[in-house]
Amino acid sequence: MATSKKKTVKPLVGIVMGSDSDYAIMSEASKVLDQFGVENEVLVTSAHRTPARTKKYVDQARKRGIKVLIAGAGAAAHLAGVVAAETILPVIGVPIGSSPLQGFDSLLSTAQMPGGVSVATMAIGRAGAKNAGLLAVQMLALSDARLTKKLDQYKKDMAKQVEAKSRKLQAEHG
Ligand code: RP5
Repeated sequence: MATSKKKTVKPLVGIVMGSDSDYAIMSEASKVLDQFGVENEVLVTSAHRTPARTKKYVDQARKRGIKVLIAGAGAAAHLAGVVAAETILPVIGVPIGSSPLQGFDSLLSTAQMPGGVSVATMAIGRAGAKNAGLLAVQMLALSDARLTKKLDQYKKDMAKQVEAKSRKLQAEHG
């Protein structure tokens, strides 16, 4: 049903999105997971257009070894909430700015869950998708020392990059 890049290894993270038009954004989540060596799979399935397909995927996810689900959608973005309704796996939602309201609608549809069903909602768009991948890594790192080490290094590298950018700016502008 879903597409995993390396079929031999079981995916730990499932990335679902409402439309293939969301992929340009949601691929950021996949990129981060790849960067940390976390096996992941992607699937197009919609809360509105294919509700039965969405339920089937979510029902099977835990049995297949998926530990975290990431759901990205635009407009009346109920996908993350619908996914969270059907599973006890942690669900990370990514609002996508694909509608005339530029994601404000998706942000509210994803974040404003009633008490009892949780969705960890990220920022709208590319940064949100990237952070969704990162949060999934952080969740998995709770029981994976190899990932913890990689996350420590990631933070150090990010700080070094900021310092290097500052030095460059200072050299150029005094
Ligand atoms: C949402 O509607 C999707 O998640 C997408 O962001 C948006 C537009 O979908 P398409 O019309 O491009 O398939 O359900």
